Amino acid sequence: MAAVTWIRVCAFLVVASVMLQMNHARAVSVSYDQRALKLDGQRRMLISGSIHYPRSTPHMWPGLIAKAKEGGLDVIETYVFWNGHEPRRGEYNYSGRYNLPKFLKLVHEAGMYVNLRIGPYVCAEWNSGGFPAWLRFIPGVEFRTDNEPFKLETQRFVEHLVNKLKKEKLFAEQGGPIILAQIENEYGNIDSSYGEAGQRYLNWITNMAISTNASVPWIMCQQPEAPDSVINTCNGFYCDGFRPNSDGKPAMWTENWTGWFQSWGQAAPTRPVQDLAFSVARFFQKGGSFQNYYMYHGGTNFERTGVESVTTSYDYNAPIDEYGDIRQPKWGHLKDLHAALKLCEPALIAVDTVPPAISLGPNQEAHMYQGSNGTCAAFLASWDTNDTTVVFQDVSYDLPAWSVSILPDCKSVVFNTAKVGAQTVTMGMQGAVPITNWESLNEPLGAWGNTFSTNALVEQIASTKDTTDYMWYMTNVQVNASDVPDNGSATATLVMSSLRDAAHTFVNGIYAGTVNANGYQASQTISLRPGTNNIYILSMTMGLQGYGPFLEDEKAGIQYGVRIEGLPSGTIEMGGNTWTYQVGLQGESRQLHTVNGSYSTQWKNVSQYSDHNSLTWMKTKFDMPVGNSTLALDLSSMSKGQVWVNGISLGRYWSSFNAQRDGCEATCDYRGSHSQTKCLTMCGQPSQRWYHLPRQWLLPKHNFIVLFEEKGGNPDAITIATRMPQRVCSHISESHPFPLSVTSWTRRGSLTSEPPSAPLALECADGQRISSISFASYGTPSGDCGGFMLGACHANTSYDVLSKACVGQQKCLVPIVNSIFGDDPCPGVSKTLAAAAECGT
Ligand SMILES: *[C@@H]1O[C@H](CO)[C@@H](O)[C@H](O)[C@H]1NC(C)=O
Ligand SMILES: *[C@@H]1O[C@H](CO)[C@@H](O)[C@H](O)[C@H]1NC(C)=O
Ligand SMILES: *[C@@H]1O[C@H](CO)[C@@H](O)[C@H](O)[C@H]1NC(C)=O
Ligand SMILES: *[C@@H]1O[C@H](CO)[C@@H](O)[C@H](O)[C@H]1NC(C)=O
Ligand SMILES: *[C@@H]1O[C@H](CO)[C@@H](O)[C@H](O)[C@H]1NC(C)=O
Ligand SMILES: *[C@@H]1O[C@H](CO)[C@@H](O)[C@H](O)[C@H]1NC(C)=O
Ligand SMILES: *[C@@H]1O[C@H](CO)[C@@H](O)[C@H](O)[C@H]1NC(C)=O
Ligand SMILES: *[C@@H]1O[C@H](CO)[C@@H](O)[C@H](O)[C@H]1NC(C)=O
Ligand SMILES: *[C@@H]1O[C@H](CO)[C@@H](O)[C@H](O)[C@H]1NC(C)=O
Ligand SMILES: *[C@@H]1O[C@H](CO)[C@@H](O)[C@H](O)[C@H]1NC(C)=O
Ligand SMILES: CC(=O)N[C@H]1CO[C@H](CO)[C@@H](O)[C@@H]1O
Repeated sequence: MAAVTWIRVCAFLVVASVMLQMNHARAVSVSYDQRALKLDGQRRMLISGSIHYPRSTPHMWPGLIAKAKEGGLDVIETYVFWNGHEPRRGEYNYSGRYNLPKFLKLVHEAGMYVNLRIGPYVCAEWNSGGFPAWLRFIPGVEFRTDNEPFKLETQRFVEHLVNKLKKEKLFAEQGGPIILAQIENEYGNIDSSYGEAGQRYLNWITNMAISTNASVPWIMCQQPEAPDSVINTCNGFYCDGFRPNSDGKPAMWTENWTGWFQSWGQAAPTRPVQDLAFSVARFFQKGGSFQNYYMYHGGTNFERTGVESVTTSYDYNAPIDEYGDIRQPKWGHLKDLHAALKLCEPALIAVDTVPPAISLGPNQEAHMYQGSNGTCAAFLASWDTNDTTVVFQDVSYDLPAWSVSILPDCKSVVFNTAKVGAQTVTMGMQGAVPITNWESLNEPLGAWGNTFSTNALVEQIASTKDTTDYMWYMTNVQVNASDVPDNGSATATLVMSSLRDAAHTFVNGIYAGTVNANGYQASQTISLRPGTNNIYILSMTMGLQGYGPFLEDEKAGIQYGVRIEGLPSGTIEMGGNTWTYQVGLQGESRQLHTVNGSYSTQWKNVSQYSDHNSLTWMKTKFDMPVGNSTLALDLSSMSKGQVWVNGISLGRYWSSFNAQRDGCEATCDYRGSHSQTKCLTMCGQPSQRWYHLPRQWLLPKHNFIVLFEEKGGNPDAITIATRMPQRVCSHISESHPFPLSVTSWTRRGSLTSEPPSAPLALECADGQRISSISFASYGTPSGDCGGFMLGACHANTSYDVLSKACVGQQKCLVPIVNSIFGDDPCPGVSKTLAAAAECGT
């Protein structure tokens, strides 16, 4: 199939008249051929980034979108979150963080396009993969297969959504920003579980999507079996080997992982920008035409929106950090990459087929895109782990290890993926403001309201309907006096043969401990007395599953048996006991997280509570720190629970759960294939200590904060930190290509044949000044921002030159030329300039 045009010319003309008043309301026709997407008939190389609207606040959206635009993106990609939009069947929510039309309009106003990944199954590390809780209780429903009840609900939602967005004129044909839409998501990973029915479902959902008349091309990611009427796209750390399943479709990459998500108890994954840039450059080099960063801004799993066991932070090590601040050098280096790719775009779109690779060595190759009209762009790649020199078109080029050089005129290198010109910024958590005067209230252990009893263990989600994380499992057990030593208590093990996701155990009203498991066995040491012992287990889901087949059958809580092991007389099986269940917490039913709800009962000053290891509600008020910088709540003095501010949930916290001690490397080598276990950081530290506190949710004074703390801690040590750049560093070689880099104020407009080398640039935030230079060396310094070291060659004027140029300034530029440093410190040696500066106010 050749080019498919999705818009008729007349539709274009009708909307074109409106365009005279509103530039961005111009209709854009979207089609594609084997090389690329075409906008108004013109092939485009498009760079896209994922920003999930409910993972930030509407107040943050314009800033995030502006940073994406400035970072060189053309397209914003987002999933649609069905369970956010339809929390109760037939009751839709498009307000607050779920105001999708508003988000899309902001993208449009920025002059950018949208890839709308409707799903409605989206995975996304989002609760239940986006399926509403009520969907699993529809009789006979089976998700993501040829099942009538499921298809009915899916079609109803997809049509409702498309119609709503059509009414708001948000599709490209209508002058809106949406140029692509996605149906289903990564179905290729699970379709084998559904056999024939899976293939029928795939055809059905494709036809259903197309028949909504959204008039944009539809894509399916990770689905090699995608029908011909949709474009199959690639997700992964690398996609340069990817080709779509038919000749008429362009190579598109919908998920290029900028980092990875984090789970409670795990170290923080990072992906070095040199490797990320390498993967993107390789993709375009080998014929890619559309690539998306997953995530460009990861954000926060506010409320209870995260998938099973992921942290509340969904930072993803993305170019824009969780708080909405740019992450340097990732953001800046990719911006430079995008500028270089844009210079290549005329040549890339001028060819109909991808040129063959030109070998430059055993691990080196070039691709040369030559249009018939004289345009030419080349990519030189090396996947060697050592630096090499190659000859291309009779010219010699240094090619650093694991890198791609971009030559938009087939001659001059304007960018190399391994040479980072952008500065590194270390964000400081400064000005910690303590939150004090806490009052507390104990959550009752066990029953507080309507309970039910059975002689069996019950699955948790069927009872909670996911309206709460919590459910009490209560029973009692008789212990024979002969099992108890003279001192009065017997130590034994309470074994839950399956548990999801975590549980606090109480025996005779005393906290015994906390366990967690992903559906497997969990064991807790307990102490028993002779006679009757009350066993109370507070079982918790920490988000529902979001990945895999048969999600409607998901089970949580304790279902496969509970027993006590380790008593002299043997094991006591308790699965068949009489169990009493209490859904949720009393504090939840009283809405203690709201000001009004908190009036429903008497609280006590925290100083009167030294009572750790009990379930405690805590509340107080605090004033917002002045300024505009982003805010983080430091919960390192607390253990586990949930936190609300002014009645809005900031999410779950589990700051007492440390990451594994091992697996973090001292330095992260960007060379070689990346995986989600490479370049881990924060081993042995809390997997999440800081929690995003959006300013938009705060008042200047008397903000109402509530914690439900499950294990104890010291609330008086909770603080609010103001996030500001603390240290900025840069390390640039005298041969650094083309000063696209760092910030727009050094940006050059056009390509010249012999670009001078880039200056070193350091920049603190608006309102800050460079207070001192902590390292400076022109010569052969090594190391990075964490610790630079002098090399054999060093100009002793380096510190003075940098101090003079930078201290007291918000930003400074230092050219990398000998004369500035007095003299050439080591003639004939290739030199670099490295500097670290402290930012202050
Ligand atoms: C819609 O979602 C937002 C964000 O969770 C929430 O604040 C608001 O109350 C919801 N509105 C309705 C009508 O459910
Ligand atoms: C799509 O357009 C066709 C043809 O105009 C029409 O028959 C069909 O009802 C439309 N479908 C929807 C969901 O609007
Ligand atoms: C060559 O063709 C490309 C793609 O059609 C176009 O963008 C570019 O401007 C043309 N360049 C010249 C020098 O004509
Ligand atoms: C790469 O460089 C290292 C260190 O300089 C050297 O030991 C190794 O042999 C080189 N590898 C290759 C394949 O040249
Ligand atoms: C308690 O243990 C004693 C001694 O082993 C035994 O004789 C008795 O039957 C046990 N009682 C119960 C209720 O299991
Ligand atoms: C009772 O004695 C056992 C065995 O000596 C010991 O392990 C346990 O800690 C003691 N319990 C108490 C409550 O003293
Ligand atoms: C809180 O209670 C007051 C007095 O009863 C009432 O006027 C107000 O609407 C309530 N606020 C909320 C958010 O429910
Ligand atoms: C709690 O502390 C505040 C301030 O120290 C004091 O005014 C108040 O009376 C105390 N409340 C109780 C219930 O002790
Ligand atoms: C905060 O931002 C506003 C608007 O951008 C600006 O007018 C104000 O000066 C800033 N305040 C501080 C303390 O930086
Ligand atoms: C730097 O080195 C030169 C040559 O060795 C010497 O003359 C000069 O005094 C040194 N300057 C400083 C500031 O140390
Ligand atoms: C979930 C998923 O799509 N995983 C794939 C990501 O990409 C890597 C490398 O391309 C594949 O190995 C995974 O299967």
